[in-house]
Amino acid sequence: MLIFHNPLHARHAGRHEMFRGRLVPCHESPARLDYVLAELARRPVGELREPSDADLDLVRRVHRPRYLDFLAGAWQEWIALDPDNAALDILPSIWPVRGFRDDVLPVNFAARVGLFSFDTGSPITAGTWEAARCGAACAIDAVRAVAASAGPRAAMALTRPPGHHAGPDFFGGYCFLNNAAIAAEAWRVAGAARVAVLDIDYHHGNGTQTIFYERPDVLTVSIHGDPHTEYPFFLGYANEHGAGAGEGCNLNLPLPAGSDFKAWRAALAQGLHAIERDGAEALVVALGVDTYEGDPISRFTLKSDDYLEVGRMLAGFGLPMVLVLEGGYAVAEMGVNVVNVLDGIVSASAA
Ligand code: OKP
Ligand code: ZN
Repeated sequence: MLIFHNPLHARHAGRHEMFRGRLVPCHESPARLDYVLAELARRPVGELREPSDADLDLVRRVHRPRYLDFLAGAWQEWIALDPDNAALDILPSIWPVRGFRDDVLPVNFAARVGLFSFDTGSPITAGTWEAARCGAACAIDAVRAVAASAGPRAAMALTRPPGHHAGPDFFGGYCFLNNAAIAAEAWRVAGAARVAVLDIDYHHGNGTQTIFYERPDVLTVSIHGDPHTEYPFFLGYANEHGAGAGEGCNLNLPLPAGSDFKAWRAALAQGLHAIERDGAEALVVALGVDTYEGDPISRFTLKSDDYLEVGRMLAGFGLPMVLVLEGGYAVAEMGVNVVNVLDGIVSASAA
């Protein structure tokens, strides 16, 4: 298995997220990826590669230019307001909710931070754009490797920040560029007629769903904590099936908080069955390991060994596959859990 990792990931290093009226340390930290790389050094289930530069034309097929321009320049604007801002993260303070206009582009910086975001947990820092752009490059290169005729059957984009909450022109949920959506788009451009995105992070992939909601060529499937009680709360319900030309091309499989591997595995089987019926030629897996029992912000109870079985089920499905790293906040256990998925894939493929 080829593993494209993001050498610039640590340039995105948020200090604080807002939680119950306080600024608390960010859950989404550089250490997360360092633990995965350390476990890969112990158990080399794949070959590590650095990506080339991101193809921004491809990124622009997923994200709006006004949003990309904002992300690329946000830090310079922030320190131009006050040089002392260099020691602080950018967080939003105002949003255009119902009744406001979201088609205007205010000059005021704080107004634009709010226009392009949906929570107070996703700080923009000095290197957020560079880290996110290099992460998108990992996703693109992983697809190009697998889509090549003599390529491997599976590859991984090992990157942070994650991506599945980021939409056409918004960030949130620790996500800025939607790497899984960019991977799906890269696969369409590389010639796959139909692509499926299977999101197995604990949280609903609202950004990915929104990006493809009216498109018939990309099936989006997400297994996640029921949004009645779990983040992101305002999307991810079972009655969201897609719209317009994309009607029938979105499947949400919410499970109650507290669900165990038995229930989760049945949902995975159901999701894979839907992808099979859809006729997708390629699979993008948005892989979060925050389904782990020890995750500090999530409430499923998967155990580390269960991730070996997850990998075997994915490999057994047989489609060419690119995995993209999403969440997982039990930082010290995260390496074992991610590498277990890859180990499960590699051992099932060799068998
Ligand atoms: C990102 B991904 C915890 C609040 C949770 C946001 C969660 C984002 C999850 N105090 N806030 O899907 O893993
Ligand atoms: Zn998550």
